[in-house]
Amino acid sequence: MILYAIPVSSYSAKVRMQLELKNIDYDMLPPPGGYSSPEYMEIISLGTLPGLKDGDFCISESDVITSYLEEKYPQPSLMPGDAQDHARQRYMARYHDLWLEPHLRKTFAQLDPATRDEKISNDLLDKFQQRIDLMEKLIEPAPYMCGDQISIADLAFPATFTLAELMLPVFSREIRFGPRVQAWRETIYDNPVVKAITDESRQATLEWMNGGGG
Ligand SMILES: N[C@@H](CCC(=O)N[C@@H](CS)C(=O)NCC(=O)O)C(=O)O
Repeated sequence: MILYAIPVSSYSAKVRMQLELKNIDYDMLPPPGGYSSPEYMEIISLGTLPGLKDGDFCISESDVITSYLEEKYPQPSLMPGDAQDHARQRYMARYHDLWLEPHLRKTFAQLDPATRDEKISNDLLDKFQQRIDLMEKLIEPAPYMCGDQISIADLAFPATFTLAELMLPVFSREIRFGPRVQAWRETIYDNPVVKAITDESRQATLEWMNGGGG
């Protein structure tokens, strides 16, 4: 199985954590020719990372890859519990992908102070912070995001929060976490797989930012 991914890609970090927590054998390769290159789009039509190639089967969208891997390799499960537990886990995974992370991603174009639009960047970062604040109502860490076992809900946020911690000072801002999110962060970074991949992502992000963030 091949995962097309690079350490700086936060959506890839989520799938890498899942593969490693489930002890699935995989090779991680950068996309041939880079993001959206014709070579890579021959394999992964959208040209985004992560992309999964399992034999002849190729698929992208981290959420879809996550579901595919849970179905194909149910044990150890990262979707423990019953139908309502699964819905809560999927809800938090989608919350990250659709409602939280995109505000941060849109600020990539605003990193350079010379070309920055202050209103656009402030609006995006305000919304990003509001979504973090809302998590205080959405989660009740026990101690993981959706219960006493790690699940797919836990995997997307660590790399995004790390990215935010590195990026926000560029905008003279700091990310703020309420007590529930902070308690969850302390639990999740204790997991050695999550910690190793998040640390690698932090290092790659620093290098990316030092190179101008392009
Ligand atoms: N919804 C997608 C988002 C993936 C995404 O934005 N990946 C970034 C890297 S972290 C990417 O491929 N960017 C290049 C592009 O959008 O062309 C997913 O969940 O996989």
